[in-house]
Amino acid sequence: MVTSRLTRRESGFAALAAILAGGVPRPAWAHAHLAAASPAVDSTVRGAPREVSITFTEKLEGKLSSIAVKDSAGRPVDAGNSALADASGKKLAVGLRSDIGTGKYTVSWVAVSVDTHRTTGSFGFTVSG
Ligand SMILES: [Cu+2]
Repeated sequence: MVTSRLTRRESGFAALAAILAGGVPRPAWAHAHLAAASPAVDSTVRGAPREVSITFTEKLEGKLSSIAVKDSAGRPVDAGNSALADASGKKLAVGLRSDIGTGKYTVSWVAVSVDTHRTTGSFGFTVSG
C-alpha cells in the first residue's frame, strides 16, 4: 500500500537524519588522514628536498607511524628516521638521503592515530633539475 511505503521511506529518512545530526558514533572521523604534505602531493620541486613531512588530521602515535620514500626504481631513499616533527603531534617527517637526483618519487605513509586506528596512503612528487 502506498501509505505504508511512504511510512517506511520516512523512517529511513529519519534514520539518515539522525546519522547526519551525530546521533550515532562516528569513529571513522577520528582516523588520521593526510591534511598537507611537503613536498606537496603530486608536486614538482626544483632540487632534492632534505626531508618529506606530512601533517595529518589527527594526533599520531609517533612510534607506530612512519613515512617511506622510494625512487622510481623502488629503491628506498629515506633515512629511516620517521618521527613526529613538532609539538602538534600531527606532523610526521622523515629525512632523505643527500644524493637523490631528479625523477619521480613515491611517498608511502602509515599513520596510527592516538585512538589507535591505522590508516595508510601514498602519493608522488617529482624532483626537477
Ligand atoms: Cu579512528
